[in-house]
Amino acid sequence: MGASSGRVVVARVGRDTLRLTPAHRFPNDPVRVGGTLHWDVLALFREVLSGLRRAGPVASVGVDSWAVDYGLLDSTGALLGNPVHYRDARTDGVLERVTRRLGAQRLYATTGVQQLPFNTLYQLTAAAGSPQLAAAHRLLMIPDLIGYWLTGEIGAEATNASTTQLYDLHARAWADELMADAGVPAHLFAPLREPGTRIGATLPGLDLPHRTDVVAVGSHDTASAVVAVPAADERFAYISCGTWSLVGVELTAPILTEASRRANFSNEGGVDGTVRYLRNVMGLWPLQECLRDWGGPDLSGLLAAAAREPAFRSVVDIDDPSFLPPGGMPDRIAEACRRGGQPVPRSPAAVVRCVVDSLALAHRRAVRQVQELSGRHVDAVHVVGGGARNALLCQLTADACGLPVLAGPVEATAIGNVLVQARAAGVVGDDLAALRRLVRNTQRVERYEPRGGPVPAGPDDRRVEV
Ligand code: ADP
Ligand code: LRH
Repeated sequence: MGASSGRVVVARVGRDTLRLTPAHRFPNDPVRVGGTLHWDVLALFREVLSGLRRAGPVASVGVDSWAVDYGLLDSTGALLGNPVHYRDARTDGVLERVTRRLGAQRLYATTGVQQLPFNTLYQLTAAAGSPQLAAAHRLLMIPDLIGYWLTGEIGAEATNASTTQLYDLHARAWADELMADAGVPAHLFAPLREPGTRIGATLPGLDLPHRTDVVAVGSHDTASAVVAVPAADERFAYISCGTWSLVGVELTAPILTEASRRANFSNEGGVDGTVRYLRNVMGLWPLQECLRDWGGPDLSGLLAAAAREPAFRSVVDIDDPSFLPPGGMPDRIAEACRRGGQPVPRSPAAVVRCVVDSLALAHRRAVRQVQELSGRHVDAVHVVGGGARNALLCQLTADACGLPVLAGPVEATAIGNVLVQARAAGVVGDDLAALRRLVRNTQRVERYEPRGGPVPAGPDDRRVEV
């Protein structure tokens, strides 16, 4: 389940084969109720079930989703209210307040996580004193909640736990002391489980035609996507490009330097104890929001028109937090251009061009930073996720980075999810390199060479100075 859409995908996996068939796709449309933006989590569960019914008999199922969000359960296991969307305004100003109290250095030293206003820590602080939180016995991250509804089993998958800013990356355990100091009730958090472990069997009451094992995977979608990067060695950067662009490298140990903290890089937990050293770049969200504002025009046609627009005429700092909330995106882009002394794009094609140019420059900034901060030099940038279908963005990212872009697979998250299940079932080889070899040998990857033309400095490239 991605922030913009979900899918149930059936995979056939063998030593040398990996074939994916989508069984069901569904939109993920948030709902504003009483002024608060929610995920429609019961609708998502219904779509998951209908996908599983269409999928037919399978050896196992794994669930992944976007990070940081959660549902609360009461003492009977019932859901308390609808999970709140991480883009809801309830966290406005909370990061600053909590950070003043706990200290940015301490937070980073313990959790290794970048400061994002919607981290679970800040969401829970925003919810402090609410009747729901007072009545809560358990907190389950979204994929763990779906897993609980499928099996009745409680647990917290580790890669997703690592995004909460409440997880101690050294101890690989919940950060109880930090929770106590932050006023976050530690008893809410479930025992941790690792990707590849069995969660349980689907419950008979769900009315699925076949009972199936549910297996923990890299339940943070980005963790699964990184498993499926078809790289042959470690000299690669990845951009997991969908609603967000997660730009990073894979490491064996965290980087917790002051420079890293200031550059706001995260050390998220990967499959097999790897570190996903990455930074959130605004991604395709502004484009999604423009399309929504325009009533959903055809994306391919708009991108073709945007490709004919002059390059880099107007660029904005797409990572500016003002682009985080939903609504009125074309106006906000225009306003940012005006503020930055750039020509204001008038037509949808010009707005799309501005967004894509700006995103390519933000990709370059993060790819440069990640190399400087980690000392890992990369020969290529792998773009996976829905953004791999955006040829304009991939080409501009190659041009901006001065590196080849290898685009695909589009469904990297689903692939990483099923490969961890297939490995748990003993069907495919043990290490990530073997899983990636299988992806390389079976999935389509498009190569974009940097064209070497002039690419301007980005609107906020000083952030590169680490
Ligand atoms: P998420 O997991 O965050 O929901 P996805 O990985 O599914 O995101 O990617 C969704 C994005 O992929 C869309 O916002 C869109 O910009 C891009 N995309 C999807 N289809 C196409 C296409 N045909 N051409 C270009 N981009 C596409
Ligand atoms: C991408 C993602 C990302 C998180 C964000 C909340 O879907 O999981 O890794 O930062 O959603």
